[in-house]
Amino acid sequence: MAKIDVLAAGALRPNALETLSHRFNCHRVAGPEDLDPVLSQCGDAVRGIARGGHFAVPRALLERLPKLEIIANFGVGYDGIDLNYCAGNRIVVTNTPDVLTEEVADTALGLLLNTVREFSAAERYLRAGRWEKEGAYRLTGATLRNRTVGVLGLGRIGLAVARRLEAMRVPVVYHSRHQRADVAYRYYPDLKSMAEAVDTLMIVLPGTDATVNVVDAAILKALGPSGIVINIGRGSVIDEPALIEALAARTIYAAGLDVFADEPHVPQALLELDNAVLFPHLGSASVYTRDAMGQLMIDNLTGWFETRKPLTPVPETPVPQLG
Ligand code: 8YV
Repeated sequence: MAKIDVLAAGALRPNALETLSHRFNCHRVAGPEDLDPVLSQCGDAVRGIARGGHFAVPRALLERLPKLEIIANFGVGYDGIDLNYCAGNRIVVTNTPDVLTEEVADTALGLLLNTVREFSAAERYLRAGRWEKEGAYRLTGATLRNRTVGVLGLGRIGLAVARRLEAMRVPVVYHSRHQRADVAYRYYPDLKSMAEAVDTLMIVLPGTDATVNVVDAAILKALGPSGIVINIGRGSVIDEPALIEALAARTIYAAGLDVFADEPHVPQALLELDNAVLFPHLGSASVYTRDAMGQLMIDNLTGWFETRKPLTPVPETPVPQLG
């Protein structure tokens, strides 16, 4: 039987690309500049996309793929795919939940500790020879010991972060669209009220139309001068210029960011701030976890083409029923 035509778009691991090439008639589109030459050859035949590295999948691209049935996203977040178009054209989108939950939660805690206790700055101090010359690194102005963390978005990853904080004896409250029946953490139906009540905001929200800039100047002000913001979700959730302004004016204490509004570009103003810890979007970035994500992405494609049953479809694009 002829192999099914699939686009392998964006940053994907070599072993995932190898498996894709083995199972499918795989067309590599490393970057948007490859689209025209590849689509002029096979656009009419493509039935699936393995989508890595936040490769943009707007309507203009989807309209060039009349036979497309499935987009298997490499990542739990699937912003950048035109979901309305997909839902309206019976294109199934899948993502990679669960397999990255604990890794991203580990990173969130690392970023929080690093921001609160200044571990990156302290290591730079040692490496610059300053411990020997100038004495011990300064005592940190912040500690987790007197903080309350407000988790913004208590989904799978938010919950894994909350569990870790609980083990570290840090009080946790949360704000989500809905209250969860399965947790005892205090729920705030209103984000601003939560920001007023806590001093540490842990953002674990996906990037959707509804989450753009939900953490704005007013929320930052509500956190107050001891406020610490950690963002492990998406850059679009924070009003980045307002955050830079609050950090520079010290109207909040510090921020730890793994995600940015315009990745991989990080504004110079953020780079210059000594009260910001900046990670290059590495939440899930271990070989172990990225391999598990790659496998689930491929299993979704295979599940769809073999049995019309992808493993982890996203709620916005219902799987068309057989028959
Ligand atoms: C990766 C992520 O950056 O899963 C997500 O939503 O943001 C990260 O795990 C991404 O999936 C890599 O393409």
